[in-house]
Amino acid sequence: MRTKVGIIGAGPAGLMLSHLLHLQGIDSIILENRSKEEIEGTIRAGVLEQGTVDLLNSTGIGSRMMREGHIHHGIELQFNGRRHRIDMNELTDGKRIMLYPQHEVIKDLLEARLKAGGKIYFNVKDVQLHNVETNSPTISFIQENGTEVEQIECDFIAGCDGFHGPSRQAIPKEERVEKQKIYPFGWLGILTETPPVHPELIYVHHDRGFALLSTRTPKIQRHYLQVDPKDDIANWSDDRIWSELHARVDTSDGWKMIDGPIIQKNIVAMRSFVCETMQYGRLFLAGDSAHIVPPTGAKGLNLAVADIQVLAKGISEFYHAGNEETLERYSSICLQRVWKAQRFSWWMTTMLHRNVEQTPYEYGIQIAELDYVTSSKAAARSLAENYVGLPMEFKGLEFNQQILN
Ligand code: RFL
Ligand code: PHB
Repeated sequence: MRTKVGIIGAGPAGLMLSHLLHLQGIDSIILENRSKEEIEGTIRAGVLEQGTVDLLNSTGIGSRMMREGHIHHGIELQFNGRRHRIDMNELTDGKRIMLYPQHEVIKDLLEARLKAGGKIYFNVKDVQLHNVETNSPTISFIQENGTEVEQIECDFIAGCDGFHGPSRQAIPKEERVEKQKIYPFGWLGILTETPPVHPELIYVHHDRGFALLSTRTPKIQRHYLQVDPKDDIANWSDDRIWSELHARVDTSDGWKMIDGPIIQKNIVAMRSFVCETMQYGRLFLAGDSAHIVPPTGAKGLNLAVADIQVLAKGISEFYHAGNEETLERYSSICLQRVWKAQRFSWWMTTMLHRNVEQTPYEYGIQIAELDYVTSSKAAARSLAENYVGLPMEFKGLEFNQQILN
């Protein structure tokens, strides 16, 4: 097999890259080691930045999101049993965020790719990258139900295979530096069949630990509790989850959480991670394969999409103008934004989570930080502009609406 761009991973990064390249007339093949049903059913992100929403719309796949997603103009920060609204719309001159689940973005991207005849191999095994330092890298893999090793010859390989995929490891150890921070907390996430508890997201600081009330649809809500990352979900009965949510979230003015059936629950650990460099020869890493943020800032998917805009532009300029300048600068362009999102996600996480090793002094600083951010317009603006997404300093590709329609 031969293609211009071999893409490993059909998450938001891989699918978006394949979609943007297609719109530039550049062919690609995606290799994914899970099934279509599995990737369409994995519950992860919920918050899309304005820039991500704009890209989905300008590339012709935003119509379901605009119908079914929910625009939010602010968030609530709760501490000492009281809520404080951050009016992001006012603080950022009209920007807002969209609540539209990651797996729905995946469904929209997959549908568009498959309709346009895009090549995606699901359930592949043993994906390996070869000769990435040369101008003709290859990917070997075994097809679903197959036994023979197949090869794809490419001009470029995009490593969009998440934190645990093989792409990052294909950069020699001495050529990359990995910087990370592991947090002593995890998130227990639930999906519950209840009506929305509040029109906007509520981030809660509490002595018992952080909680987050988010939403999905008028009938399904998404909530999180800070827990020990090594805790077993089997220790968390539905009753225990609800009583912990009540303890952390109910407010001193009598507002109470609405309970209901829990239809999904799991625990994820948290880390911050950056791989420097994000490129080696003809291999380019994008999204979680190159960097991870704790979910408190709602940045991971949005960062993946930002990387892809740079990569798609670089590849397009390579084929259409013979210009490699953007590709050469890919890693440094992306890392500038990545580090700002790292800082914001680390800051939100540190401000909102209780740490067993926290000293009374650090606790005092945490409350002062929350007090400051909810009482100073300058501090609130800083939170708001990061939350809605910092402007892309890099000018992405432009898409012709007439062609798209
Ligand atoms: P993904 O989504 O992990 O996709 C990688 C794909 O690669 C496949 N793969 C392989 N394929 C072939 N061969 C192999 N050997 C492979 N190994 C792996 C995988 O099966 C998978 O399909 O990475 P990508 O595309 O970079 O996207 C990143 C986002 O998924 C991630 O950053 C977000 O989910 C993070 N995140 C959030 N981001 C936001 O922007 N807003 C949010 O509100 C938000 N909330 C969250 C989140 C992540 C969470 N968890 C579960 C960590 C909330 C949570 C709880
Ligand atoms: C979500 O709805 O899943 C969500 C919202 C905000 C976050 C993280 C996750 O910061």
